[in-house]
Amino acid sequence: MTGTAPLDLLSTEHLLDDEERAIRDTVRKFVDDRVRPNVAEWYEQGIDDDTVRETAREAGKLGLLGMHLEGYGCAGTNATSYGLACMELEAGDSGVRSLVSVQGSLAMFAIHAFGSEEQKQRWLPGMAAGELIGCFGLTEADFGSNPAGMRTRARRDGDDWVLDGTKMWITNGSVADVAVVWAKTDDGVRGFLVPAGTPGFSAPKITRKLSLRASITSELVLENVRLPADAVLPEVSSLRGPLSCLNEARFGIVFGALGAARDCLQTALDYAASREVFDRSLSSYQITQTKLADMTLELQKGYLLALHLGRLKDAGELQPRQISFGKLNNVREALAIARECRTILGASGITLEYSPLRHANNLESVLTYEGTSEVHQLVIGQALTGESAFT
Ligand code: TGC
Ligand code: FAD
Repeated sequence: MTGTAPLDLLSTEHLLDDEERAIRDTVRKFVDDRVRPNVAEWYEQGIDDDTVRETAREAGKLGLLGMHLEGYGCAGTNATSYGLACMELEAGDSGVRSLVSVQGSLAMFAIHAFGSEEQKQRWLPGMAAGELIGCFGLTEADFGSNPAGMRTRARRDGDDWVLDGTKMWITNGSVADVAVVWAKTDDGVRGFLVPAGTPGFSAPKITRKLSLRASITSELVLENVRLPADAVLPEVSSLRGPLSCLNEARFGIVFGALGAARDCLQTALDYAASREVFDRSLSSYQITQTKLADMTLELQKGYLLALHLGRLKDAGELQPRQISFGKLNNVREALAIARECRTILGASGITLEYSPLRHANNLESVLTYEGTSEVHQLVIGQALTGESAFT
């Protein structure tokens, strides 16, 4: 017996246009050819710098880096296409989607939205091509959910800026050519472009991770880092700067998490069809079918939600609270799906031969980064009640 693929059940293909389908299919092929054959090893060993650089260059060749930005070598697609690309990348591994999110939605977006013309010309074309890698330093060890409390400081010294502080949990920190570092100044929170190799700046890797092992995570240490006057992003001087970048990356995650969930569900479906228990296929049992049906409902509902938010974003109408809605729901449901799929695989599900536990472990990070699920609940709570739980 052959069945219907979970995302084909509601006949949603016509909701995408030809270009969106073409982009999705191109990224799916990239993941099939370049990510799937290697990801278990990347995950087991912990991905190395060279592989991250090579993957960035390949993603750059496909036009995936900063793909929804205009000019400077960026592809200029619509937001929905960017979301679909994230979904396909994360079907391979959340770490690969993270690479593309951090590069395009955080580091490049910050420069694109708040940088000077010179900064854009200097950094964006190389970043779009994947020849240069960027990272985004907002979080500190004591200030994750509450970046307003950050201790990293930038002070003027003549024309120069001098930065001191430490950032924590920074994707691609140690492999980045440029770090976008957010710091407090006398004029509010400002973004600084810190090139790798600047004296006083280092990016030690964080090791012993149990999640996002196909992604590099680092500290950023800034000790008396002296930067020229033109290292500051001129167009923003408040938390609005970094939080605007987060809107972009969170939007990608709304789609991305579903890619991981879809891959888990397809893996569980295939496994259940071929696995015999008590002399019958596992997929013939009612409990298995109930699990598969319920997971498919959540996957498909999440996809419709993602497409709705994509259309709002393409119309210029997407609000941060709506992004919180999508990120909270889709990551939470994706994680539940990954765990449930793991049960269907029994003991085989605890190995890297199958994707669900790897995806589930990754999704633990995705649940936490880009605003924890609790932060997004509180954003929605504030929208509903008019009262902020943060202050
Ligand atoms: P609040 O006082 O409300 O606002 C401060 C300023 O920011 C503006 N603002 C926003 N602007 C754009 N988009 C948003 N979503 C915004 N939310 C607020 C606001 O208008 C104000 O502007 P201004 O000019 O008047 O000063 O902020 P708050 O301090 O109460 O914080 C609100 C809260 C808790 C929602 C915010 O701090 C938050 O989102 N916290 C979570 C932090 C977070 O998500 N960090 C992620 C770090 S990066 C990362 O995780 C990368 S993972 C790698 C990968 O993506 O793969
Ligand atoms: P905390 O803020 O200490 O939260 C701990 C718990 O308290 C959570 O459950 C949280 O929801 C809860 N909590 C917090 N505030 C409240 C409240 N008001 N009410 C109720 N509960 C609350 N950051 C970057 O800047 N750049 C990156 O590239 C980056 N990459 C990352 C990659 C990985 C793999 C990971 C795991 C993290 C990354 N982060 C990055 C950091 C990430 O954004 C933070 O971990 C996240 O914002 C949460 O901060 P925290 O870990 O300090 O948790």
